[in-house]
Amino acid sequence: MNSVYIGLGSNLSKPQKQLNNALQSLSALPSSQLIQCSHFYISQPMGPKDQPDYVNAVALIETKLQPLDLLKCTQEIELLQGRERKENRWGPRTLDLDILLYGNQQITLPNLVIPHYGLKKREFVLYPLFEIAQELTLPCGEKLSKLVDLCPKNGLRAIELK
Ligand code: PH2
Ligand code: MG
Ligand code: MG
Repeated sequence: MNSVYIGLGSNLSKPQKQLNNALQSLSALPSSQLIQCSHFYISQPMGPKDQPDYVNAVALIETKLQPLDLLKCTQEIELLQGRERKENRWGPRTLDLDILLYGNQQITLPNLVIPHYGLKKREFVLYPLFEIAQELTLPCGEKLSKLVDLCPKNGLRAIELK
């Protein structure tokens, strides 16, 4: 089994519902188990500002799926939830699933780079990840706690559970 952290994000069509649906799908992946998910967080849009705030979270799964097979699965879930592939780079979306970390592996393929290239700088990835993995050290040897300390929160806030 491999421990894999997945970043979830949405800012269209009821973002919290999108994330809940995605978690449901992740829990149903073959040869995999959904172990944990962070709180959902409201975050300011990175990129164009004329788009709604995002809801972001990070989930931990244990899986036997190999990285490219898992990528195919996460892309299928994105498409099932109405993701349009034509959309521009930092633009709004119904669902974004990013494989952030796959065990301690470093992977560089044309369509898959792990650790995810935005991981070290984005508050909406670092803080939810830290919530569920406080002792984590990245494959490069850097401690997650140190990256979190260096990263401004930029208004990020956990959604209160009712
Ligand atoms: N994703 C983007 C672009 N901008 N901003 C926030 N706050 N959260 C995201 O997940 C995000 C973003 C494109 O994937
Ligand atoms: Mg993303
Ligand atoms: Mg993505």
